[in-house]
Amino acid sequence: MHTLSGISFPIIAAAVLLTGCAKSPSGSVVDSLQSIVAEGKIAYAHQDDLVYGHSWVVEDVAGDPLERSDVKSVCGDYPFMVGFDLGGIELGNPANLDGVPFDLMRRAAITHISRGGMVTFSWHPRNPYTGGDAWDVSSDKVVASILEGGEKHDVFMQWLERAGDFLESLKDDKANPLPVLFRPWHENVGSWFWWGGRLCTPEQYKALFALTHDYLAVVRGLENIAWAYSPNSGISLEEYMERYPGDGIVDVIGVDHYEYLDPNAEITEEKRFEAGNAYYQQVLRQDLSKLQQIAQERGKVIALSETGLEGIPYPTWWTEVLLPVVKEFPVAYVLTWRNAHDRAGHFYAPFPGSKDSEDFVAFHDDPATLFLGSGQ
Ligand code: BMA
Repeated sequence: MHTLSGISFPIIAAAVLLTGCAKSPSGSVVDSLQSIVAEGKIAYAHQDDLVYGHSWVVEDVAGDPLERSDVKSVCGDYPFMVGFDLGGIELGNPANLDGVPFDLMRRAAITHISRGGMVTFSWHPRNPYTGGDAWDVSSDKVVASILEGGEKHDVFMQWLERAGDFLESLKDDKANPLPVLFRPWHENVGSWFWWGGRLCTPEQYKALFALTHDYLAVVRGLENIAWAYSPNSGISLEEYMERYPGDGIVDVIGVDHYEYLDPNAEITEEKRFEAGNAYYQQVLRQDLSKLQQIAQERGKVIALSETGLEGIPYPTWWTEVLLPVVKEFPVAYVLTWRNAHDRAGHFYAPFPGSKDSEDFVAFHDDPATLFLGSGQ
């Protein structure tokens, strides 16, 4: 069995045994991920799964039962984990950068955890120095400006406070804080975000991560949060570790790795897929073996924290391209990016009628993958 209903008892029992009473709640995220790996499973995760899909969006923020999911429509189960993005929370906006109201995001996260699933948050905050978005890399002074003593430090601390307010509001019906995984400052070796490799020194990057962790975990006391570090793919072990925030901060050793197809119209579709798939698998194998080595030495858990092939034009991508590689490693979860309702062709999971649907059902049915039973 691959669904939570099939393996929930051993996972929960193991988590309870490992967690005991004394550990902080963030331990429950880490312990659950470790239990998933110990069970020989890989949890499937999907960004924004419950709040919109390929051709729909939740509109009733307060009342929608949050039972719709492109993934569930195809395979019968929810993803085990759902990802959300906090971009926009820093400005006090009512909705995130992709139009997801934060009140809906909060309810979806709480609902998913109460069903037995896990939730992870990324954050694409605006550029606090230029006023641009997270992708504004026009200045290499941004990170320096928000660290202690910098001219934007106070502004940034207010941004952190707003993110902290949201994370702190994730509580169950008895007001207990809910355990979640936070994955800020990702893809940080490449230079497409203002916290990227050419935009700050390793020391500045680590100081940014430490400041974020110190504020949320220590000042705000949000012990319910586990932390993921997830650089972009295709980098060396040295590059990965050069900006590693430290064992005292990081719980999950992750990587973001996507497949891109050569747009060259001269080559046949067959060749395009062959080359794209092979390169994706080759780099993924290299990445995951690095992650495994780092995690083994440090007692951490590994994850493919973002992945996918936009539009999934290769119908057997799930079982032929992704699954064989991730199965070779102790990967706790694999997250595919959002099924945008607002950008044509920008989707990374199946939906009813998509050409990868049948293969996704086989991926779901594989004994190695873990989903969250929909109870239907
Ligand atoms: C990117 C795209 C954008 C989106 C951003 C944050 O990869 O999906 O459309 O705004 O992530 O979710």
